[in-house]
Amino acid sequence: MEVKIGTCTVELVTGDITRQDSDAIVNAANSRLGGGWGVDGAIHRAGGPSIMAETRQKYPQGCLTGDAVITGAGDLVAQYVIHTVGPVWSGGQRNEEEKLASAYQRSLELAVENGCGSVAFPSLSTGAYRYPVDLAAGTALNTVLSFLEKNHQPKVVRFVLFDDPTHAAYVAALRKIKTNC
Ligand code: AR6
Repeated sequence: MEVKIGTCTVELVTGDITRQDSDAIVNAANSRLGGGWGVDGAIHRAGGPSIMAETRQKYPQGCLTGDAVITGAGDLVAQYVIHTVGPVWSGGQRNEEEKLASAYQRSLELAVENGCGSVAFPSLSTGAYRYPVDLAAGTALNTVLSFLEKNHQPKVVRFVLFDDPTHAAYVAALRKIKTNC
């Protein structure tokens, strides 16, 4: 599924983010930027050790929840990896929605600052961090759509969703947003 926002396109696909040819792919990192499982593990495995070496050198202090940093992409097809830290879900009482929106927003800002015409996101926080996917999908899409309405770039934002239930949740959230527009 895809929607146009002015001259920009938002795409929802199923797949593996490490295989995307976007200018930047986004990593669902932790605040230590220390690597892990899920998307994080897959990106460091496929991209090779230069990504972690650059991360350690440039960002030894790590990255706060809701913020993002950028490195090269090693052996990946993409040019850049944007490492962002989504919130751990703890019932919705700890500003999780605001932090999740901020993770998308900061990633998009870095993509634009670095001249990326296309960026691919995974579904941040909905794996190990247990954010309910229906809620996360709405926040992710609302944040991306309002960013594109204001900034008119990046030209392509692709959500690369790993499994069918996650893809279905994003399709449902996008349909709901379009109906309410
Ligand atoms: N491509 C696209 N999506 C994927 C891939 C992939 N290769 N692999 C998994 N997913 P998660 P989080 C999906 O756990 O919840 C790490 O250990 C997955 O099915 O990667 O933000 C970090 O170091 C799910 O839908 O990220 C952190 O400690 C979504 O990506 C922590 O996990 C996010 O799952 C971050 O947890």
